[in-house]
Amino acid sequence: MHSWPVPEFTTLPGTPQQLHLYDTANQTIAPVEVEGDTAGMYVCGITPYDSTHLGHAATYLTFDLIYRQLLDNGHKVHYVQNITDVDDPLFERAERDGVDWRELGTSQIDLFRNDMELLSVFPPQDYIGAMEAIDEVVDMVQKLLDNGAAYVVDDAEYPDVYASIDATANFGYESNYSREQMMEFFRERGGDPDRAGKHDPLDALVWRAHREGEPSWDSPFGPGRPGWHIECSAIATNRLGKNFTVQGGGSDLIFPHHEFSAAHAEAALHSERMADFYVHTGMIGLDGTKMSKSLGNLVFVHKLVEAGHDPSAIRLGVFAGHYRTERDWSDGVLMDATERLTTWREALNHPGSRELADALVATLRERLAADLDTPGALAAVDEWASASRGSDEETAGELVRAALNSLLGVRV
Ligand code: 5CA
Ligand code: ZN
Repeated sequence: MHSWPVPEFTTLPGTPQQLHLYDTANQTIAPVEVEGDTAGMYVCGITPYDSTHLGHAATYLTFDLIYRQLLDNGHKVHYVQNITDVDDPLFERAERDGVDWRELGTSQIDLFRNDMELLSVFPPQDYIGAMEAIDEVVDMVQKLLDNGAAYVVDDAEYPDVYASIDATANFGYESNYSREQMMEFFRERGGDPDRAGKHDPLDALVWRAHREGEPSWDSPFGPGRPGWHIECSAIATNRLGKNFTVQGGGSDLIFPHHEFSAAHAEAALHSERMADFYVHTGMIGLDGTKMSKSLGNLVFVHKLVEAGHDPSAIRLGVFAGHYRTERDWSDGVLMDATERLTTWREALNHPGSRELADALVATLRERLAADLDTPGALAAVDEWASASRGSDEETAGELVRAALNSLLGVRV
């Protein structure tokens, strides 16, 4: 699947700061070490049954900041993202609206690309739909079966394949959830604890046998379609290897999705740990309620831009809170961000001394490297903008512009 254009990024003078990130698995903030010159990053992509809302955008903007930090740290980044283009919500919505589910997917993916481009988000080099990765999934399911990590349920009509929860010794290391919490989230987030024939209620579907009216593909274990978690295990590890730097998504993916994506990959490939860092963003709400497609309380990026809002202001609105906090979007957030952008632009008419510009860039780097402290980074620019900055030097404005553009993706 093609992705979208690469935004501009300039290498900045001065000293980069090593990125530190919070890892959900280890529950600590640690320096991001990259083996070789390339960091591997996999971020779970959209299920294209409705337009990208600001919650999605906030999550992808967070990983865009990580991408920019890794570049500033002198690494190359191999970024992979999937599209869950075969899944129940797509079929249900398509049926409701009387459209073909493939067409629905294609139109929503187009809108998503457009939003990402508007927001100057770095694109993945590999942007892979589930339908493009069927062979990879079949191959991984076969490995799980061969390794005794998966089994076919005893059901002649629907011989679904499940991965055993005890296939890896350290299952649960990613979420750190108790069995009770796992049960709750499994039921809530697409799991099927009551499916008859499973060895453990928490075992996860890796291949769903063909049902009437559902699309299916041939496999050695019968016609069917991929389970959700293994889609990401296969797409990620076939491109980034069995171990890579960052696996990411929103906090609603901590369990079961990321726990099982990791466990499937580890059981199939005999590896210890799929990602060095499991990074999760807080959910964005609207007036106190989680923004979600099912609730319909959505703010759309393309609507904001069509209404004349500056994409840089949308970025600043999202970055006004820390990525790990649950936070609200509102007209007020966007208004404050727009005002902030105007203040910064005005300040750049009189950028002041190069020395202060250099100091600002150092602070920006320091704040962003500290687990993406965007509120701190934005406050540093505010302070610079409101301070008396001395007489203008030629390169000061250029430097601040380049730093805001490269590190924050904000055009001033
Ligand atoms: N296709 C799967 C991942 S493999 C999926 O979760 N798709 S999604 O369209 O539902 O979500 C795409 C990404 O946006 C996920 O990382 C999800 O965690 C994130 N996301 C969804 N809603 C919000 C929200 N309200 N705030 C922040 N991030 C969100
Ligand atoms: Zn995923």
